[in-house]
Amino acid sequence: MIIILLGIGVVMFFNSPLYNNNNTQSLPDGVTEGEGTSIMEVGNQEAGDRPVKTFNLTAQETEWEIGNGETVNAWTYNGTVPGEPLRVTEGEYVRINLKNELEVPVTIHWHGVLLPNKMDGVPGLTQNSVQPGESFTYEYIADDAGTYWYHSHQHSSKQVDKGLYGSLVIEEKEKEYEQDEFFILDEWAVNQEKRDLSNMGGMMMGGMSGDGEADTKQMYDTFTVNGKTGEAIEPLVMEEGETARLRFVNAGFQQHQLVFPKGSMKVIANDAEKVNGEQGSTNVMEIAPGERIDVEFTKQTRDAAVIAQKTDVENAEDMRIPVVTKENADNPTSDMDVAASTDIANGVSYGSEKLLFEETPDPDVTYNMDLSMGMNMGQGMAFQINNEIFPDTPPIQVKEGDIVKVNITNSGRMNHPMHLHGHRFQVASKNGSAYENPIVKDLIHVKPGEEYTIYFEANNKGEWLFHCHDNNHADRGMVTIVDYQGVYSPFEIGEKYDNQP
Ligand SMILES: [Cu+2]
Repeated sequence: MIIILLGIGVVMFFNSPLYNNNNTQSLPDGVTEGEGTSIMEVGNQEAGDRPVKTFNLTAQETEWEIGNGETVNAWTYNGTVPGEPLRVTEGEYVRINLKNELEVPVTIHWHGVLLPNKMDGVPGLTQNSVQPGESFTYEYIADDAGTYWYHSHQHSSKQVDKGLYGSLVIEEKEKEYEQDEFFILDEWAVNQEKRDLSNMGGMMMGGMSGDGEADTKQMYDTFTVNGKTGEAIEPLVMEEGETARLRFVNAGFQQHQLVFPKGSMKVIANDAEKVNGEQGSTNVMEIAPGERIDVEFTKQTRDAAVIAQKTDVENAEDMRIPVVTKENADNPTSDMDVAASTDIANGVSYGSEKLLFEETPDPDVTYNMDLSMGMNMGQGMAFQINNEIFPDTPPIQVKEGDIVKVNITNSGRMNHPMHLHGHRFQVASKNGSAYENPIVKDLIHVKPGEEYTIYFEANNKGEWLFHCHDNNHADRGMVTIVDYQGVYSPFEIGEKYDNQP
């Protein structure tokens, strides 16, 4: 009986997006009103004598060849999936002119970048969504070399799904690796029949069986790397003995596990923070939705090799990056064996080189964040924070300078990669035991039954989202706000700009 009820809820989930019924809801008091300063007035940055780098990005509709003879109707930044790759050098001042040629409003969020609140790209919170035909200019100082990405934050569950994302690299002044490559992983629903009724029961059954990914697995049928699937994926060209930096981002809503040839890879950074610690024999890299992981990869032999999705999930054969020499670049063989996997490295496997706190700090604010799954009357599935869905979720209220402790517990049955905007946090403990070497990140993948304790310093005044980066979960409510005392947002959800954060 429970299964049937949940099944019905799930059908409604896909037929009636929350926000369609939700345009009149408003943000909590303190976020939008009260004394103090508008977020438009805080954290201002200027170019000064920094070099300025300018990019123009146009959001547009594109018929995109995904590979295997399939074309998808995509929404892109500058006509490709992923959008135009952006590379800047640390210390530069970046200016991005966004023009919207779509028939729907869009924005750009600079995922992982520590920037002024009004440049964060969250419609209804830090700006109004950019209407069809209109433009908006983002600008900020690019500090903190590392791997980032950008994506629309307007109705993300749909817009990121349709291709509105791209890579952003902030390079070190002295580059450590001559070869430096970017791979963005994603899933697509090319065959829409995947979403039919008979599968939805299966999704919930899968959910019951504790896989944590059952919902996403039911929704998508095609995996891509840099917008291409299967044999259309562009090979990585390297000669024997060469070493390169490979930057991975998961723009999809499902976790991926990539298997490398044994002894060929080492994790060097995650979420733009360098890692340290003994890596042992790992040859599998697990990456959560929204997460960034950089690896150092060495081509060990002259023979072609492959970096591929671990074969224990459906559609794994779509996600294979051939590694070939110049000589055989035109004919990469597609039937190379995926290596046997040893240990898995994920976003919390290694400690960070630079910590935010040397000792566990005394918090000024403690927030217990319970992540759960439920039903929302008339609207189907809900993904909740402390039993509420956004915008009714309780905000994390802070003052500038506070040390904030958040205990995140997943009491549901799906994975929740929780991402904090505008700050980095230190992951201090998992399931009650402290990390010997803590990890600095801006996204923590919380699986069913897990509990993490994180700390951050409230050092970037504004109104900042803290949300699940499975955007289908965010769309169904799993979003809250870090709300600084003394500032307010002049924007509103919905209304005439159709702001859908
Ligand atoms: Cu989630």
